[in-house]
Amino acid sequence: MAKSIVESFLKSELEKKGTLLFVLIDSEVSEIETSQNLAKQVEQAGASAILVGGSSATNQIEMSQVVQGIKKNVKIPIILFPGNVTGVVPDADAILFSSLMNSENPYFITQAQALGAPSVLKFGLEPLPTAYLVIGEGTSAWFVGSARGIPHEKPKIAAAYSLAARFLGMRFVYLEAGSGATRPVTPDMVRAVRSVFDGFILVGGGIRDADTAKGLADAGADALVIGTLLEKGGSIEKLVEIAGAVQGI
Ligand code: 1GP
Repeated sequence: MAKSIVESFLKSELEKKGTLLFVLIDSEVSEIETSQNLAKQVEQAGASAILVGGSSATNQIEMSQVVQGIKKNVKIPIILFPGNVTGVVPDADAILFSSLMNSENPYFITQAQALGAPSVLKFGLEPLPTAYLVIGEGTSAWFVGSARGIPHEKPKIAAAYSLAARFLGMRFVYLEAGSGATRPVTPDMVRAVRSVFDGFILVGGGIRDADTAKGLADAGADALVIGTLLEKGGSIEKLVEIAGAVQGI
C-alpha cells in the first residue's frame, strides 16, 4: 500500500501557507498541451496540487494522457478527482477516494468505490479518504451524482454529514457547490463544518474572486479548488490575486 506521501505533503504545505489552492483540470475541457502549460503556470503561481477529473470526465484514455503530460511538467502532486470508476488512471500521485455521501444512488456512495478500489491498489495511488458533499442544486456534479443537494442555508446538515465522515474515519471533506456554480459554498457552512471536523476541508465550485476566497479561507477551509476560472486560457493573474488574499502574500 502506498505511504501517506501526498497527505503529509499537504499537511506541511498547510503549516506554511495557511490555506492551499488546488487547481482542477478537467480532461474533457483541456487539450493535453494546454493542460501541461496550465499546470506549470499554476505551480509557479503557488498552487499546492493539481486535481484531474470531474463528474463529466469519462474518457479514461484522454485522462490518462493528460495526467502523463502534466506529470512531466510539475513537481506538485497530481490528485485524481474521479466522477466514476473511469476516473481511476495510472501515473497520478493520489486519488480523492470519495464517497458522495448525500447521493440518492448507492452506486456513488459505495459501489463505484468497490469497483474502482482494485485499480487504485494496482496503480499504487495514495487514497485520500474523502466525504464528498454536494451543496445546492443544478450543477453537473449534482445531476450526475444523483445528489440530494444540501441547501446552502442549512450549514448544520453539512456539519452533521461531516461529523459522520469523521466518525467513519474519513480525513478529508470536500464541500462541492459544483463546477461553474452561480453560488459558492457559504463561509457559514464552512465554519459549521470546521467546528466538528478536524481533518482537511476542501471547498470548491464557483470561486472566482479574491473576496469569496478570503471569506472561505477565514471560515476554516484548508484548500480551495479552482477550475472554471482557469479553463480555456483563463487568467493566471486572477489565481495569483486569490493566492495573495488567502495566503497573505
Ligand atoms: C468543481 O469544485 C470544483 O468540482 C471547481 O469548481 O469550476 O466552479 O471553479 P469551478
